[in-house]
Amino acid sequence: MAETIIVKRPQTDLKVERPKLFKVVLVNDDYTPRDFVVTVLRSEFRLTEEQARKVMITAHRRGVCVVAVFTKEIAEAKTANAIDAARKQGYPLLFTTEPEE
Ligand code: TYC
Repeated sequence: MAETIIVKRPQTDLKVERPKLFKVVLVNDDYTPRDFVVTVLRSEFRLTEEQARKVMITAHRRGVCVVAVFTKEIAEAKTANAIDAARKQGYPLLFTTEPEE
């Protein structure tokens, strides 16, 4: 009688990948007040007053500034919340998310 031998392979090919990270980028505009930008950076992105002022002034001078890096879902949720807070006050403030290289 033929015998069936089952050989179990060790699962050496199972890999755990790092989650891809996404930058949240602050975009300058001519209408949103500086203090409001700082307030949103502090409340939504938990920056200190000093960090928030530096990020705001960098975007103001250069056009854009990276705020922070998160997993995709968190970056998108924070971006949406920050934009929502600005729209509620009638400001055109914009944040974008983009994958990190
Ligand atoms: N440029 C705006 C002003 O002079 C301030 C500002 C800074 C707006 C950064 C957006 O991402 C921004 N009132």
